[in-house]
Amino acid sequence: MKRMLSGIKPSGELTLGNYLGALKRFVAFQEDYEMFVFIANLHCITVYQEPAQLKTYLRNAVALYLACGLDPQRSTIFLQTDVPEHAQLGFILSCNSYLGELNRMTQYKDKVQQGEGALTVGFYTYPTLMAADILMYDPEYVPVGDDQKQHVELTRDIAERFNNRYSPTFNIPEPLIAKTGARIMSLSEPTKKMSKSDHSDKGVIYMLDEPNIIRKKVRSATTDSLGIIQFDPINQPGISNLIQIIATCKDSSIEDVVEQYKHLQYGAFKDEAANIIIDTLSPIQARYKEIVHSDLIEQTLLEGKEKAHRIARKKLEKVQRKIGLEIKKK
Ligand code: AQP
Repeated sequence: MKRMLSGIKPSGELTLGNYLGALKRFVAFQEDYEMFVFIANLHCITVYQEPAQLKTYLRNAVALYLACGLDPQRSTIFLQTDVPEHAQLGFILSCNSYLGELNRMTQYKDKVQQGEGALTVGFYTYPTLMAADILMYDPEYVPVGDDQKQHVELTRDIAERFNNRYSPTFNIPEPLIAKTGARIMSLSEPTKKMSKSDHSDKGVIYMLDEPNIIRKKVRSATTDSLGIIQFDPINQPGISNLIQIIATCKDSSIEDVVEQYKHLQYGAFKDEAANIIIDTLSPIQARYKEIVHSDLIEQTLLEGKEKAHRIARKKLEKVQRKIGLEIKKK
C-alpha cells in the first residue's frame, strides 16, 4: 500500500475549506492508501495563540477528524508535538535550505506586502518544518489544497538536495491537488481563500456552525449583477464559489451542478447551497458531539504517537548518521 501524509493546523475552528479541501479527501484516501494524518500544532504557534483557546481548537480538530470518518484502525492520527523528532529534523532541513527559497514563499511574501509588522521567525521558517513533517515518513503523495502546493515543491527540492549531498535518504513526494474543492473561497470576498484567520467570520463557514448560521452566511454571500448561474471564477467569483462548494459536497462535476441549477434565481440557488452544506455538515456535527468529550481522542492520539514515533526515530537516526552528527563508534 502506498503511503500518504497530510496535516491541518487548527489555529482556529476548522472551516468548510478544510473539510472540502482536505478532510473529506483524507477519508476517501484511507481506503486505498496507508494514511498518516497529523494535527500540526507547532504550525499553529507561528502566530500567538491564547493557550486555553488553542487547547480547545486542538481537541475539536481531533474530534472532527474522527467525526468525518478518519478511522484510527486504518489511519495513523497523531499530534505533531508527540513526535519531537519533527522539530529536530525541521532544524536540520533548515540548514539544507536557503533564505532565497523561503523569501519566495507566497504566504510569506503576501504578509510582507500587506505590511504585517510582527512576523515571527517561526512563520518564516515553517516551510522547512513542513518539509520535515512530510519527509520523515517517506510518503508517495501529499494531498493538499492549492495554497500548499508551493510548500510541497520546496519539500521536494530540499529532499533532492539532501539526497544528492549525502546519499538517497528521503522519498520525493508528489503533491496531490483535487480537481474541485482545492480552493474554497470566502463567501464575503470570493477572490480570497476561505481561511480560519479571516478578519471577519462572515465569509467563513466553520464545520461546527449551526444550520441557521450557515443559512445566514450563505444568504449574504457576495454575488454579482449578471443574474446567471454559470461557472466563471473571473467575472462571477461568488456564484462560481457556491457552484464549487456544491460540486465538492455532492461529488458532482461543475458542469452537472450548473446544469441542475441554472434555471434558479440567485436567492433560490443560495438556499439550495445552504441546504447542501447543512446536509453535509450535520451528520459530522452529530458524531463530533459524541466524540469530543470521550476518551477516544486520547486513545487515538496515543496509538498514533506510538506508530509515528517508531518511524520518526529511525528516520532521524539515519539522517543524523549521514550528516555526521553522531559520535558513537561504528
Ligand atoms: N479554503 C480552502 N479551500 C481548500 N482547501 C483548504 N485548505 C485550507 N483552507 C482551504 C486545506 O486544508 C489543509 C490544511 O490547511 P491548514 O488549515 O493547515 O492551513 P491553511 O491552508 O493555511 O488554512 P487557513 O484556514 O488559511 O489557515 P490560517 O488562516 O491560519 O492561515 C491544507 O491542505 C489546505 O490547503
